[in-house]
Amino acid sequence: MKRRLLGVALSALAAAVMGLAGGAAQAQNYKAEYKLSTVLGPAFPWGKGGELWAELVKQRTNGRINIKLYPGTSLVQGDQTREFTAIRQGVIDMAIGSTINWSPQIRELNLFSLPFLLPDYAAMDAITQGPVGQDIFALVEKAGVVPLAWGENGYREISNSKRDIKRPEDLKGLKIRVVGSPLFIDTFTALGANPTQMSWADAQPALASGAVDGQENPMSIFTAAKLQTVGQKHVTMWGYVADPLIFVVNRDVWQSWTPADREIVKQAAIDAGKQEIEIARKGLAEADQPLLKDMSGLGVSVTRLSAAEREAFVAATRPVYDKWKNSIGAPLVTKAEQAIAARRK
Ligand code: X2X
Repeated sequence: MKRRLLGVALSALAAAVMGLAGGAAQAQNYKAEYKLSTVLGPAFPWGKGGELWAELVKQRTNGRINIKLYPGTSLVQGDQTREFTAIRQGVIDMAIGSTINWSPQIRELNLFSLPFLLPDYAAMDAITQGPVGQDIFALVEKAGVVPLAWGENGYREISNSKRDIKRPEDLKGLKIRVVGSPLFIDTFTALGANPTQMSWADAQPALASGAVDGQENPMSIFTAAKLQTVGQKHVTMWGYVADPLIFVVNRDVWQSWTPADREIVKQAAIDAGKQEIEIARKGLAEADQPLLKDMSGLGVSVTRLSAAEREAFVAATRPVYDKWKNSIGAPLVTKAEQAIAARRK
């Protein structure tokens, strides 16, 4: 009996020693550079978040983990809806990605793109920081990628080169660039617009040439990309959709790191995500929204909707919401609706 116990103890010790040796061997096998994919570079909150993450990891691992930022989704030739597959396959080591761009692979990520689901920042936080956010992370994990933290792209406002948009009728016939899943095509079709799907890389020349009339993106992107210089003179603050960002790592890369380094990378993602969200909301979360004043100063006509005006857009897109609620999964959407209703304002 005693001998058997000793045997068990010895083999446990042996396993522990091998584990340690394995850890050391792995540490030597770290890549010289880990490729971090984002759509936007450091001139935007999104790319800034990537820079912060890389910097924090470098400091806290004493350079053991060296992350290089690849903005413009350049590792997939700018085709942002292929980014998630490339992370899963290991073409990309790490990414900070929008739920919109990964929704073709993970149907449930369409949740955030349900028209008018998220009335305000508190609603967004109630989802990402609560049990629904945990459900979403479990789905990302199941899809083969390790999720670590939330960031934010932001509330997506509609802009165009033709006219102020106050009513759904004002969208009629406008050619609007969208990206992501067919949910966006459905939403803009329901509003009488003419949506067309293209990457962000293709969107800017298409706006400049007038091939498309309008687009929808957060104001932080509008100003940093100077969309007023490609004819976008009319903006309506309708806040119909907000896309969070998710910090992730390829599973094999994750497993190649020691547990201590994994913890560092995760905590750095959480810290960078928090800062990134603050940057993304700057000028918009304050009551007087100074960013909008800046935009008016650039000759952009900024339309704010009254509650009744906004309601007309909600009503026009309600059938799309109902259809996609089922396709996303009614229980998950209901859970989100409840979390939003119970949010602290
Ligand atoms: O392409 C866009 O509109 C952008 C930059 O916001 C996303 O990647 C979702």
